[in-house]
Amino acid sequence: MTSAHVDTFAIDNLPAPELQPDFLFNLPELQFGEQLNCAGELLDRHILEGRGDRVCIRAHNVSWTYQDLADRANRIANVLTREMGLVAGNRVLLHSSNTPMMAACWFGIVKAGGIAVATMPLLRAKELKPILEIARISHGLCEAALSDEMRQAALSSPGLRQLRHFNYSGPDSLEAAMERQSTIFETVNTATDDTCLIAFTSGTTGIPKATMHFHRDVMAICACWPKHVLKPAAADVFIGSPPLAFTFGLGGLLLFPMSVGASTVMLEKAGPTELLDGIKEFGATVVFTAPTSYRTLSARGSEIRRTSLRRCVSAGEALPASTRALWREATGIELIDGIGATEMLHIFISADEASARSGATGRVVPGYEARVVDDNGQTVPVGTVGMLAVRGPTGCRYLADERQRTYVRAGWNLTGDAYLMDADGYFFYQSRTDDMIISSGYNIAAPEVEEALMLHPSVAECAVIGEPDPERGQIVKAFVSLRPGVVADAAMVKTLQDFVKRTVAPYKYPRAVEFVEKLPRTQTGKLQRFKLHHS
Ligand code: 3UK
Repeated sequence: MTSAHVDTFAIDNLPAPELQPDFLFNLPELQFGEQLNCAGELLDRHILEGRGDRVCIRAHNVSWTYQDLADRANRIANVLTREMGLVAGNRVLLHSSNTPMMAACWFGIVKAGGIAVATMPLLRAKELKPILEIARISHGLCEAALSDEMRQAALSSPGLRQLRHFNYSGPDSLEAAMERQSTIFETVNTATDDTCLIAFTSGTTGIPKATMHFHRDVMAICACWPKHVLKPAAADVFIGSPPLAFTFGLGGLLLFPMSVGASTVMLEKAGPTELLDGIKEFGATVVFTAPTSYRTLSARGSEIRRTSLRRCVSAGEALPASTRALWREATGIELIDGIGATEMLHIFISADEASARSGATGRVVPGYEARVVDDNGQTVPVGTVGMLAVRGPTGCRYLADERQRTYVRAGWNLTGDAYLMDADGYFFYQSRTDDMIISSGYNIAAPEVEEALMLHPSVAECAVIGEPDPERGQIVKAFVSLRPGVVADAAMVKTLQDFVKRTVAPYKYPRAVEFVEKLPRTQTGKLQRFKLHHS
């Protein structure tokens, strides 16, 4: 294996071999050669094999074929290497909402042997700065609309040598530079284990962690979950809400459609309304979004039934059984739930429509192994709650971070989730290991109480935490956002408490209930329970 990296920062900052998880390649489709560039596989290959005129990227007033995308990615790779001084192994910040140009930039960077570091469009300068620093970013490509925060972050980051803006037409724009460059670029012949992307994750608590993924990892996720669970076809049209800066979005909205020669829709804004409009406008057949979005959209089931939508993927947060049922009743479509993680790159436990079970995330995805373990790493009996441990072709490699020792133990990735597995190998999410509530000695999983509350017609959204209590250790406290028109008073508190007592074991009922306008969420749609602890 020969690394193409001239800049060896990524290689130098990998976790020591003994701290890395085990990697398994136990499927025929997981046999990779020594040299591999995932952009060559996902983009160039379609052109070489005669599929260059298939539609690849759609957006309002945009329709790019695979050839169009390759031409643009090649021009960008030429701008990066010939005008901006990029050498293979350099880290390139990609700061943009989901637009066709962002996709072109991602492939331009990866073709040139660069390392793509995509960041959430809503990040402020304060949040961009540590990312520039941790990943030692040397080059930046930024959507013009986001330039204020980007420029401000750049001021205090001397390592950032070159910055270009796109999606505007000024003489100093990336587009103007692309005009000067050729559409021909020879994709850099990277090693299969050269890093091609660094994905940041804040988890739900704040301090960013950088995860490193190889060219091989990108191809591995395409060979596992999509091939065995989603089973997409070239005729599919993908759409969804997660940013490409979130690996859920990168896989679902760019890598997976391209791995089968399908097309994908880029939506800059993808709230429930824009998503439904997009599904109609582009004839989307596959949608990726989070549980809350399905909850909201279920109110428009009859409209959705008249679209071409046929597969709906939910990830990022636990899917409440009530939301699965709501969606099925409203649209006739069974949701495909899947748990993934930035550390694992994508989904490793899931179930297709035919094998979905209420309340379960699914079974382990082919290519991966999963088990439920105790504090000593021993497998617990079937039906017992413990910590989820996984391993497979992808896994956690934090960039120079002590937390590697927490996430990876004895070769297994510990995701921080409490799960139980039943006799059929179905995995049932309980809670994050850090938000299990212990009240008077009872273990109470916050999401279970949330599910019970959400069954009440007056509840729009809710979040449950354990609040310190001198007598009981902790008590169950619920933050509830009510549906419009419902009065938030003491009688409503009593109603909800009684309702939970009737729905689940009475000891789980929320002894404290606080009404709120809305719940704190991350940009990836995750509930920030830790913020509620201090409110
Ligand atoms: C939670 C889920 C229950 C779980 C992600 C799909 O979410 C993704 O990555 P993150 O690093 O967060 C990982 C954590 O999120 N989670 C995600 N999906 C589910 N919990 N059921 C689910 N279906 O706590 C996990 O440890 O932001 C999801 C693909 C790629 C991803 N990066």
